[in-house]
Amino acid sequence: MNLEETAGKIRSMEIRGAGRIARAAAQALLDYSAGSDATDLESYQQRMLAAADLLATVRPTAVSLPNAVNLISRPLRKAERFDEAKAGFEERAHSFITLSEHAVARIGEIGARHIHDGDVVMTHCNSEAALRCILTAHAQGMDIEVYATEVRPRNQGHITIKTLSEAGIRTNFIVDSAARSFMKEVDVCITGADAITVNGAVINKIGTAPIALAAKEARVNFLVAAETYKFAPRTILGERILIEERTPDEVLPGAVRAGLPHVTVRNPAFDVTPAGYVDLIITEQGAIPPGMAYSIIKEHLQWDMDDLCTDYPYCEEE
Ligand code: RI2
Repeated sequence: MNLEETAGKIRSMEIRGAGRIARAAAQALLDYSAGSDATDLESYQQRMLAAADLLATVRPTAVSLPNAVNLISRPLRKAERFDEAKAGFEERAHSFITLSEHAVARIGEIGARHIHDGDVVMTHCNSEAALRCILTAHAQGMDIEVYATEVRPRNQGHITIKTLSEAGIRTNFIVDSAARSFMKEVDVCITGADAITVNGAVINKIGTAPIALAAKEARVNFLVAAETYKFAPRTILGERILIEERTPDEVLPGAVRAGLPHVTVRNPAFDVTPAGYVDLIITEQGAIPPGMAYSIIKEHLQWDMDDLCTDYPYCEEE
């Protein structure tokens, strides 16, 4: 798949999920590098960095995308020779893809330890990381039941219930607004994340925050399953995460809107769950309280202030 095709599929959400879009971007850059006829450092750098820039900004909220692109592009910016740049970039891109796949598996193992035999689990949207916790617990022989939400307007819940059903997990499919009504039957909520800020706030699919609020009120544990590359380094500098607002067509067809001249459809794709509503974030490095977000950014993503100011051009303030 070429660069524009991958960018288009990420934009239209044919390729979606914060982890998957990061791996797809890494793969697209690898393919682009393999097909490049550049033979000198300058033109290789120029082309690759322009390609990286294009992919990093396709969806504005999921920080996994600029994080992945930035991590794998570092050798491009730092190399002094063409062969060093190309080999360094390709090695980083391959290892990012492998690391990402391993991270999801590890999150599944750690997350499963927070699920107990007989538990009822609620999940929202379609998160590979969150689902892996549930699937791992089930594979370990635990008898679990799931409440999965529909996830308007894009219905990602349909993907979730298909996976759960194929695994043979007893699943209740509910509309998003029913989450509060069923919370009293739930033992633990697990969702994914598109971005996590330095103060431990979780940005995830719209509708996550009301579920976290209902869980808090009902004293139900609220867990977030997220690889470390979903933590947002530039929030250390005070940068805010931009919440993607998608086309109104996803919510109400244009023909219907045409008859409602005083109505504006608002369609934010994500919301913000404050750290106080999150009990634990399950990362591949272990389960941490949201207050440890700063350590993840500094120690595991290894971003320091110099990197933040020079290496990370993809999330400039709007
Ligand atoms: P994984 C998705 O965003 C959902 O918000 C999901 O919770 C999150 O990414 C993380 O997904 P979208 O692409 O990386 O559906 O855990 O907008 O799969």
